[in-house]
Amino acid sequence: MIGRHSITTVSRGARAAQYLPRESCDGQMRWPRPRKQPAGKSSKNAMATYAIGDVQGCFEELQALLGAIGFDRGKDRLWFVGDLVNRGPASLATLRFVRDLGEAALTTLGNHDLHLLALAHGFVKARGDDTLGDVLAAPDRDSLLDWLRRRPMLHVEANYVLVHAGLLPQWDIVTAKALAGEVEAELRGPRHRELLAQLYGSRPDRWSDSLRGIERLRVIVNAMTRLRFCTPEGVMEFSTKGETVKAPPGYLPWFEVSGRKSADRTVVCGHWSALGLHTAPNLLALDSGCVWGGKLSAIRLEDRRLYQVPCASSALVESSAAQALPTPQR
Ligand SMILES: [Mn+2]
Repeated sequence: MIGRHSITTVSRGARAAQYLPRESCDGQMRWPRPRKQPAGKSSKNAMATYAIGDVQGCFEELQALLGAIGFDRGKDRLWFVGDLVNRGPASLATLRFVRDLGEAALTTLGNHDLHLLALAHGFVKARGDDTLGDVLAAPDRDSLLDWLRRRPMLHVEANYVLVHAGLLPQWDIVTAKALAGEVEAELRGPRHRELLAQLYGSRPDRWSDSLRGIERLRVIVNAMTRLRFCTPEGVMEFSTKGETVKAPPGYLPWFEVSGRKSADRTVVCGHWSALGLHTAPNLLALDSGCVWGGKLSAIRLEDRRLYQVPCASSALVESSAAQALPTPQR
């Protein structure tokens, strides 16, 4: 499935789009007929929702992408998959911009967003390749961080589920929504510091209904913000970051697990830049590696029109390992 769609590369600000296959009732993919008008005109009168991949502080590229799609904040909505910040050059501008969009934007929490919160509270040391200094030194830092920790872990709307990384195979959408709600309640409540202090780590590596306390919350957070590979039984693996062909023995991409209970909805996610733009009738994986010099991608959900802008390689250190939450400092 990788590389199934040829990608149009465009100069910044130019309109660039192609259509992706849409799901249909019979499970067959259909290629919609391109509209005659340019996207900016065809979307002028109808509200549209654009799902956008991992921005990671690439504010200029985000602005170029919004220009390319003809975004109208009075009418359109943006769904961000999370990881608004870190590695890129302008996390502060990105955070302020998305927050100030108000109800025109929705973002789920990613591992880098949680890393910023843990870092701001002093629960973890900055990594050498973190680029969060501008946020931490900002005069409006506290209000930005309060806003950030109140973002959802997961958003369900119509047939779509927005989540940063993935879902475990045994979670149907109702279950996943409830579990996300458990984490959101802690992050928004008076115990958010305790959660952030104990969040790091990759154990337990699997879900059980009997999990309680921090172990339960950590599994939910790790699945929703860090998951790439798991076993058919849902045992998570966090040390492999590469393409799907690099799956360790016994593991597979979470979305390829047979019988996955969330397969009846279209999951919109990011986090996996080595996977790149990857779409299926029930999956829109949108991390096309902007911060690594790839592209920033958006898909208009109404017709699955794809928009992309090229990105400057702005990350200080190009390391695929940089995408994971580090293990606890011991
Ligand atoms: Mn991520």
